[in-house]
Amino acid sequence: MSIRPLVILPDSKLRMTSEPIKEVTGEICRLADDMLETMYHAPGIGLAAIQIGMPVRMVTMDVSKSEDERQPMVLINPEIVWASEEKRVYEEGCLSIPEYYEEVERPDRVRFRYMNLQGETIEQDADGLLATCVQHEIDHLNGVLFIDYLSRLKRDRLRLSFPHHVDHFDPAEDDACSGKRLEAKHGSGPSLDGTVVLLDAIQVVGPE
Ligand code: K1U
Ligand code: ZN
Repeated sequence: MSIRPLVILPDSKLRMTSEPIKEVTGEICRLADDMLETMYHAPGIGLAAIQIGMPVRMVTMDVSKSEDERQPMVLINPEIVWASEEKRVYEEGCLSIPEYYEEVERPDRVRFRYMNLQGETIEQDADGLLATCVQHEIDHLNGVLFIDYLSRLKRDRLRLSFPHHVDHFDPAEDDACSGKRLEAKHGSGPSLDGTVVLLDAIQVVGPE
């Protein structure tokens, strides 16, 4: 088992759509072990494989309250099969967006289906933190980040705290930390200088 380095915003890998896993191999089991170790070390309550640079549909989670009673979960090819109409707001964080927390509204309860490391298909109901976490992690598999649910204003503010994101900022293409646009930016020639970017962004930022 080893702790792997985390992929951090604005790395465009975070915007990739991860590939389904066809078979539980030894390599997949070792990746699951590394993900659990990396998640506990971070520390975090969830981790998607892409957060350690592996674009496969695998997630680890542990929302147990006590470190002495760990309840590790490994989800292969997880999907939401039902979501409640009722929503709940939870303050979310992301290991790929360090030291940034914001409230996000999501379905209060979900049913999700996944394959475990034994190759069995499991269907499970979740509410509370588990429901929030599994939705956050499945979003990662589809290149979606919790900041995508925030207002333009909040994403503009976040951009200001990621200087090397700002270096590549192109107001014509930018949609507040969207990795898809980031890839376009990397290929679109010289970027604007940081001063112009900061002034642009400050014009947008004002009292909420
Ligand atoms: O996927 C990730 O980036 C992990 C993320 C999961 C998550 C947190 C909150 C709401 C939804 C999903 C984290 O684990 S951030 C760290 C965190 O929340 C935490 C860390 C230590 C103890 C308790 C929570
Ligand atoms: Zn995350």
